[in-house]
Amino acid sequence: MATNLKINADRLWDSLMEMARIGATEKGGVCRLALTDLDRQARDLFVKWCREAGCSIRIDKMGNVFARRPGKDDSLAPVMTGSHIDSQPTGGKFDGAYGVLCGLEVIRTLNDLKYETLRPIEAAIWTNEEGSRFAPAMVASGVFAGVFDLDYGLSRADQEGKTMGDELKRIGYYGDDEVGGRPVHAFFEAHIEQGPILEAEKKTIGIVQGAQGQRWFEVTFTGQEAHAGPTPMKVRKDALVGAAQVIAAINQIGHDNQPFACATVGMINSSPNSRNVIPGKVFFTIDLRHPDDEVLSKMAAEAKAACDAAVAKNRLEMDFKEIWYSPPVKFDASCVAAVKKGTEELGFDNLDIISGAGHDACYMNRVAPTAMVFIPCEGGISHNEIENATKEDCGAGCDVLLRAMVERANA
Ligand code: HGY
Ligand code: MN
Ligand code: MN
Ligand code: MN
Repeated sequence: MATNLKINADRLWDSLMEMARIGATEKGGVCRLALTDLDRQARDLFVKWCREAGCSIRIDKMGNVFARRPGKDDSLAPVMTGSHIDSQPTGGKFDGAYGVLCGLEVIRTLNDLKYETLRPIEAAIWTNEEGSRFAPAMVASGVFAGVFDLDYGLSRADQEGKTMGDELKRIGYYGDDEVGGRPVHAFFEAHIEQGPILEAEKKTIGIVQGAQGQRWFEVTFTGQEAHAGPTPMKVRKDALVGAAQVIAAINQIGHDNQPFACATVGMINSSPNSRNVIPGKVFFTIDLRHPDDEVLSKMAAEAKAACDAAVAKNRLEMDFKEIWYSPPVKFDASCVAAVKKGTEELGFDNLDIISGAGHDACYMNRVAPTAMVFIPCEGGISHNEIENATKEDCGAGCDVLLRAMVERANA
């Protein structure tokens, strides 16, 4: 491996900070929801930078963007890297954007070195990885990997009923290319860990072995709106009390299935949300995760049982929907080995790790040998505006990515 393969950490950091200005929030994070004008601005900036780096650009019908650097033999399947540019409403400047801009930095570095890989290299933006504005998460890489069909992807709607298809057309990123169905030789994604392990263990690089499975549910409890004053406690059908009992139960399911289990109620809407009216209708979400598929199924059954118990206890009606199931993932051994080899060549402290978060790499793993590179984030905090990483760690992760990609792009 050419020993002078070193990225420009200052340039990567400057690109990250410039990208972070798009949707910047007061607390130093970003709010760049999928397919908003801010997402478009971020995409436009990435496309501009990639064109300046000599890449050709292709956009598919899910708005996935692929910047391509030709290889000696351009007929060969590319080695691809990428992540997402959409964020959580109170997101951080590294989640997703780091992996997207590492792809650009790999291309810029190869240009600087006039280094020609055998295979083409592609840097990608995957649409709507977060699953915040449009559920589920990772839907566009899911269509690329054949997990969802195109109509399902385009018909995902936000809380105002706007669909991904409409919004892609509105921002000008409803591309011509079919989604997926083309060979990818290997896929790598660089990402912050979004948890506390690497920082606590003082390791620079996470050699990601796989990712835990996820199950997402949407639940609506319907009781009876009534006056908070004259309505006796024993006759109430209080949907919010029912939801409160489930929220506590979901948290307990997380604690009862340790190690690893995660269980979260992240969204809740109570109506009519008036201080002197007994809540008649409550919508809430459940996010369950575990690296063992059987335990994840057991947790899902326990969550359903908790909902049934709350319905019975409070004389409610229920609509209970599982909206997403993403099974646990084990990444490709040869790609994981390439990440490990690059890490060791560069002498970085490292740790084998399972991703607690979902990533587009989880779906790409179905259609190409795939692996990920993690770097620490401050305090293990992510999906929070204070999310932070260091320039050194960002550079280290990108150097590992570069080596892993070059190794596979010359094979
Ligand atoms: O929820 C997740 O794991 C990812 O951030 N979409
Ligand atoms: Mn992410
Ligand atoms: Mn995220
Ligand atoms: Mn993610």
